[in-house]
Amino acid sequence: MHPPTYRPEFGRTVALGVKQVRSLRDIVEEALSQQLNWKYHVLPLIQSRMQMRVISPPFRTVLFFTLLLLALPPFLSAQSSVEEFKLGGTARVLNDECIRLTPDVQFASGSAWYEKAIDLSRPFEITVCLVFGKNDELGADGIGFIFHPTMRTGYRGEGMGFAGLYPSLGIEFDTYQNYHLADPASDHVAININGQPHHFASVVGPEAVPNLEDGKKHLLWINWDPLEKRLTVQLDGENRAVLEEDIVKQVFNGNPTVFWGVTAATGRKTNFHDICIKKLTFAEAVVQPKVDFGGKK
Ligand SMILES: [Ca+2]
Ligand SMILES: [Ca+2]
Repeated sequence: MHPPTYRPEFGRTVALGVKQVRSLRDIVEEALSQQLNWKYHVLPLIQSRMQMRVISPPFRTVLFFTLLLLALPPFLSAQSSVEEFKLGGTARVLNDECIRLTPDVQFASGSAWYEKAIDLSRPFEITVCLVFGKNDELGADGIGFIFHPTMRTGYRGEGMGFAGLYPSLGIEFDTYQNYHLADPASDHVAININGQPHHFASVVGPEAVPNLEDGKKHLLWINWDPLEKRLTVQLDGENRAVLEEDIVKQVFNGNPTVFWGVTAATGRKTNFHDICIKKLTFAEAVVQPKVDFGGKK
């Protein structure tokens, strides 16, 4: 006697699929909240839930990957546009790809904040080019990246846009030596937290880099890995600052929702400063905070 073959009805299969999507969403949300390893914890769990007798193996494989895609929370990876930034001070759109943060004039400052808050419990990646102008001896001040729960820019100029902001994380590409902040003579990269611009308070750096004020585009890659809790800053293909720290817990008091922005300034010495957007990959925060687009010079 042959065992009975089971032929699932279409309606029943669809109902089962909907149930599995819900189940997968639960697994994915739990995995994200507990920061489980995808390969060793999450995928085996999903596969075990997919052992449904009523679905034939080939169909199960197709359904598995379809449901996995459906179950993933929204994750943006895009050729982002300069239109997605809120500009302040002297910042102006230069072309489809670039924003000029400051022109080459004295005492200018500009900022550009990305309009969507990001979720630091998920990975993010920023790929841009920075241009620091052409004045080396007579150049200032450089470009700063800021991560902060609102779109507020801190003190610019020597403060690199993050000074005075709490809680915050700032990455500076500093081209002007401020002795009282312990800046080295060379152009340098550093990570400072909670708005303290002095290098005694740097959590990484200052790391000296070759002259940045050469008028050329410098490729910058900032990457956050929430599982390894590692922030990597790579400039022109070299790791220039790596911070291994639970940023959400240690810097942002457990709040994973932050905005990021970029600022530049000039003083008595000057340069034009540009940022050209290549690619942004991040998870949009589920609840977008109320926008506080304040700013102070
Ligand atoms: Ca400086
Ligand atoms: Ca320089």
